[in-house]
Amino acid sequence: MERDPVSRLIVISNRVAAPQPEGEGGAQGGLAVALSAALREYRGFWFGWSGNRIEEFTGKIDFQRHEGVTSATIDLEEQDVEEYYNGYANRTLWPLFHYRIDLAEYDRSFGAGYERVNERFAETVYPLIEPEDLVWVHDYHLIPLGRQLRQRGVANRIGFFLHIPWPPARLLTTLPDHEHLALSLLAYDVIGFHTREWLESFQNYVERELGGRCDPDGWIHVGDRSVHAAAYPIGIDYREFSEAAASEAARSACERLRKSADGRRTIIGVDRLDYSKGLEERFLGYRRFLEENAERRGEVFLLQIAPPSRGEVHTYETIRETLDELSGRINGEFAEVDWVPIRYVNQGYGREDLAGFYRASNIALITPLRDGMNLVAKEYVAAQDPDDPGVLILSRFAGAALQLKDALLVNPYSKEEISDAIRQALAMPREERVRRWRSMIETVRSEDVVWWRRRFVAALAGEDVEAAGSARA
Ligand code: GDG
Repeated sequence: MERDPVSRLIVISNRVAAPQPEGEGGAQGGLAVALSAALREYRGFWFGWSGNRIEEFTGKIDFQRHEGVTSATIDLEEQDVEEYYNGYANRTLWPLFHYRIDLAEYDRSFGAGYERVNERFAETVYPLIEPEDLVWVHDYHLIPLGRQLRQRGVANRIGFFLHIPWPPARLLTTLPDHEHLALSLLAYDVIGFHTREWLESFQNYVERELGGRCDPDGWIHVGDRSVHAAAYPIGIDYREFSEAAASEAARSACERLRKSADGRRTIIGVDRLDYSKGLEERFLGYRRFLEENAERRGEVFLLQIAPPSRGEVHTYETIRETLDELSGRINGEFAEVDWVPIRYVNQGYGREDLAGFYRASNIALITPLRDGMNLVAKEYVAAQDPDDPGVLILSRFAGAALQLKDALLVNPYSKEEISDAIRQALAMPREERVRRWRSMIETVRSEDVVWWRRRFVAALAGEDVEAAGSARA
């Protein structure tokens, strides 16, 4: 049910969605795609870093309006970007929250830069906040922002949504000053996670490490603070994506891929080039399939689209080198004069092209080692032909697995499970494909990005969340 919002919504995240040049893809993340849709329905604005670096921080805000969304951005200093973004956010929290303590770097200067940039965000945005505004802060870059705003006297309702997993307490305690970080969350009124699993990890941490109490109704109490925490699984912008999938550009992308497949079956993967996405393990699982099913070689190929991401962080250079080497090795080992087993593509595509590629593919192989949700899985389902849909192979460790139970769920660490799932998908009769797809599309359609935003904003506004729809994840 649509109604005019009485409050403005202020969305704050590290970056705001950049207008994408016509026909160009780029690795616009799931967060950006989802929030543009949410903001179009509210007055208010989206605040974040412009992506620019300047010599000395000025706090100057650049306002722009694009496709119904007002953005307000600030520039940061080189040292800010190094310590806050490349440092604490992407070298400390991202690996740790994806269970990779082996890759997490703990460096005091990162922590200091993280606090400093959060202060800069707070200092510049707080004069723009009016008394009735709802403030919605996003993701691991900005955990301390709520506390920073409260310190400046902001008494508004402030919510926080985490787009990545919340790690188990035993892992989180490897972070120096973890209590300080977690206690910052208590400055918010509402905290959202994608799934019950991440929520439970948070509740468990609060009880074990902060001596707090978690009530079954979602209230968390620590000292004299009480905050509401719940699971709000994000969905795709189903309407926008269906339109993209029905476009002429999508049709011709679909045709282009089908033509080049030349009767072979296509397995597709689409991921930012990130170690959390399980690409190395995926290639090895596919290699195992080729090894164990010699008679099927030549009948299939894997199209892996992986636009580079976070290139200034060393671990991302390493994963890129690993994948260059591994895809080359597998291709060298198995290719024939007229067949290459892996098409490994490092460029990004437009959303319409992507929709066409999904539709042309018989299987999607989406096997992150850990993922807050994973929107690609939902996009693949949304792009299928209802009469002849493809098969989704999905990691059980993606948040999306809790909603898409009719995918073939695999353990992404197991080469054998990936290989078996590919074989099962290739042999799956049409009726079974249709049955599984129908159940998945129902969820993808009804639990879309609008549903997600309404549930979160209802909670933030102090309304009845359940009236806005209940969650399965
Ligand atoms: C984070 C969390 C959570 C990818 N390649 C191209 C392209 N993409 C788009 C996909 C999809 C988005 O990027 C990726 O979203 P994911 O959800 O799969 O993953 P993250 O970027 O890691 O997002 C994740 C999400 O936030 C939302 O909360 O689901 O768990 O990690 O929309 O289509 N888009 C275009 N060209 C590409 O080549 N146009």
